[in-house]
Amino acid sequence: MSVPPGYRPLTPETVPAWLDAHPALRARVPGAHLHVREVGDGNLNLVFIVRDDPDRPGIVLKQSLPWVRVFGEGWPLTLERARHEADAYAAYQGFAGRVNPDYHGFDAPSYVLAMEDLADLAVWRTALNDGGIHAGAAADLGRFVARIALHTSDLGLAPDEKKRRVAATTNPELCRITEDLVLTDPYVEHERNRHDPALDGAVAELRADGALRLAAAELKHRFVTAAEAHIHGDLHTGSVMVGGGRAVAIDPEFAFYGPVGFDLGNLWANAVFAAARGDRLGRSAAFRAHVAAIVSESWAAFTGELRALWPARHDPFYPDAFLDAWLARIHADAVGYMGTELIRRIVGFAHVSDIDSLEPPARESAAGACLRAGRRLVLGRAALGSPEAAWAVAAEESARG
Ligand code: SR1
Ligand code: MG
Repeated sequence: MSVPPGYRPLTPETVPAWLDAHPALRARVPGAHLHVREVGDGNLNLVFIVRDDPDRPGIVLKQSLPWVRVFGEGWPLTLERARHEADAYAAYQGFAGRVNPDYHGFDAPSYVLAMEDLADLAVWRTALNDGGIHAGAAADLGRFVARIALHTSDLGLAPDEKKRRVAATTNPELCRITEDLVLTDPYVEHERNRHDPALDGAVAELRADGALRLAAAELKHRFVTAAEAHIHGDLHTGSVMVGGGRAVAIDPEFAFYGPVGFDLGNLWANAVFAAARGDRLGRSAAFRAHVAAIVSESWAAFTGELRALWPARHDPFYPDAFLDAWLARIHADAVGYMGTELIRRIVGFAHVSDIDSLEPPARESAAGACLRAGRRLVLGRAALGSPEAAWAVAAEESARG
């Protein structure tokens, strides 16, 4: 992949000189000596924490690479993903409150975005893996998704402006990753897929299930056609930081105009992974209750916020009954995408540490339960009409062992 002139991947050694050439950002860490750490632990990018006092927050610089970091140069990927992430932070800062990190700007030639240093918070997945309880995080995220759903959709924007935004935020390369890795590959044989050999039989059965294939295709079709709102696009627990009574949604590089239920479904599936792990590690009743409430708490906060914002909608032609029908549609989508996320993290390319870091036989048992739950949720998404009903499927499969 060709890169624009002037683009160079940063290193901890080159970050200070890069900042000296960007005075507005350098002013945020004004001390003479800078401490720079590269901490990117996701699949795609470079992330640098820059502080002038190691004990006080400074800034974070995030830079896209022209390839997929976890795979290497053999999987090229557009640098534009840093711009999409920057645009999402900019779009959300007017209404998302502290769930959006402070955003300090984007430098186009080097594909670097600057944002709040959140290093004193923890990645929610890591916290959950360790049995940590962060009350309020699920509700914060439910409200966040509701605010995006209202403020960036036809319910919150004039029609011309909404269409301009759909065009400006089109994100084909990152959407393609989701279309392939999440919504296609897991249902077919593909060299990128991998799964625990103990699941061979279950995986063969999954791939031979025509009804599941049709349901996954319907969810894929909605993903590529339902330009409802500017969604985050990858809202799993590794894209959330928690601490200090706050939840922060990071990494919206997959953002585009898509179905609102996709973000909720991602979040919900990752609660299932945390529960499957907690069940097998014998976590406390308080932890298990905390995780079991993520789906219902986020849904209650989501619906409560959307209903609160509804009277101020841009176009009053949409009656109250429309909101009820839209919520039902979003719920069915969320349950479906909860299922596709569960399936792809067990049999696709990108797995989750919640499950993969367990020792056998707990690992096989947790993975098998998540896979069975995913299948039932995808197939039953329209009938499972409440968050409690969806969660019951996951709890039942986890209890089956
Ligand atoms: C090649 S990217 C694999 C996964 O990492 C991201 O976080 C997304 O979830 C994507 O599907
Ligand atoms: Mg990410």
